[in-house]
Amino acid sequence: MAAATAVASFGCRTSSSPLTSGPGGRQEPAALIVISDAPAEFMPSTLTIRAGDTVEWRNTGGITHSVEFVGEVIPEGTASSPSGIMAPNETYSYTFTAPGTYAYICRFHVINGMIGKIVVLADEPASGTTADIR
Ligand SMILES: [Cu+2]
Repeated sequence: MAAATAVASFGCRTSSSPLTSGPGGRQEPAALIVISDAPAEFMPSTLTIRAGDTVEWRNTGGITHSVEFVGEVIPEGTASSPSGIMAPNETYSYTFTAPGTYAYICRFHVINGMIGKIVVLADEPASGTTADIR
């Protein structure tokens, strides 16, 4: 009778594959921000992600909104982008590559307080420090 269970556990090698490895194709947004009309707001209004994450805004309302970055530091490529204007049911996604805090507004409802913030943390290596111990 041969032992069917072969328990071969030499050390504990944690193979943590990075999240950012995808064979092309559509990238799953790391976070979704819902845009609504009543009240006109971004939900959540403050979002914390990691560098390399993609955020998707989705206009679930019945009127046009916008996502426009303001402030001292504007994410690369968004400054002169008209894609911030979003008709109902439209989505807009952006991949944040540089850490920082980014403020954005809806140009139509900023007077109503329609303001959002994205906090992008540095993409730290999540793997453990234990290499091979003999
Ligand atoms: Cu709006």
